[in-house]
Amino acid sequence: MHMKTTPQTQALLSSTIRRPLGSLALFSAALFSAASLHADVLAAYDMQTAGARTNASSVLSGVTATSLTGNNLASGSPGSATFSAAPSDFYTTWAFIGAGGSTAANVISSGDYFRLTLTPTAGNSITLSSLSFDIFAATAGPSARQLYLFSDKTGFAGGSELFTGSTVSGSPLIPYNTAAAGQNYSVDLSGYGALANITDSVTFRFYTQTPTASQSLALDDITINGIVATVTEPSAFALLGLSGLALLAVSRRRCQV
Ligand SMILES: [Ca+2]
Ligand SMILES: [Ca+2]
Repeated sequence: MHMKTTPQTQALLSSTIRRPLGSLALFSAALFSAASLHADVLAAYDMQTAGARTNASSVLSGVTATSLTGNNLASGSPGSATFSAAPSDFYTTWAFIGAGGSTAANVISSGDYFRLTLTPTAGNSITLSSLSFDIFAATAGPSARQLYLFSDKTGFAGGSELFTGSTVSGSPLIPYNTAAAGQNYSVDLSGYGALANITDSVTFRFYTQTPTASQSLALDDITINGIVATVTEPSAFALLGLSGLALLAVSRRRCQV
């Protein structure tokens, strides 16, 4: 049967057209919220492999991760520490030059840190949700040792630290060599816009301050959590536009039969 093109059928046509597009928008919104609900381990450093303890022990598909490398470290660093609990849990120790005051600005000018860089592979982006690690002060105190976490995306400057820990005061407190294992911390990164939808790379620096040279901190199980997403290219938008037009054409044809 044929439908006459009256104002009523025009209204019917446009509502028929709007409905699939509205559903598509809802579907996309559902996809995005599903993706943001779960996070994967993008990269982890478990320090368990002799001779290569500073290499990433796992890296998610769609991401590359560098080894951990130091800057301005005391000679012989990085080293290794072993906890005797079976199975042995290996840590990497970082011995720092130290001195120069204990504020974030002080440690940045001292330049004592180790770093890691995550890079999404071509066509992907990464959004970070958290970074966790175990930390341990290998030599009995008391001596003030601080750890500060920074990223290049959020800036290397006093006030931009993502985490601050100390062996002597404040919270959180880094434990001395009295426990069977290190203290685990998880740093929430989900509130930083600069750590979302990264298409180039992100570098984390673990700065430390120690009162004298060669005092160390041991770290283990550095784990970066987040999601990998496919970057939507302009050509994909164009394709979506074309399929939308095709959908329109089909809707029109069906209505006219
Ligand atoms: Ca370990
Ligand atoms: Ca561990």
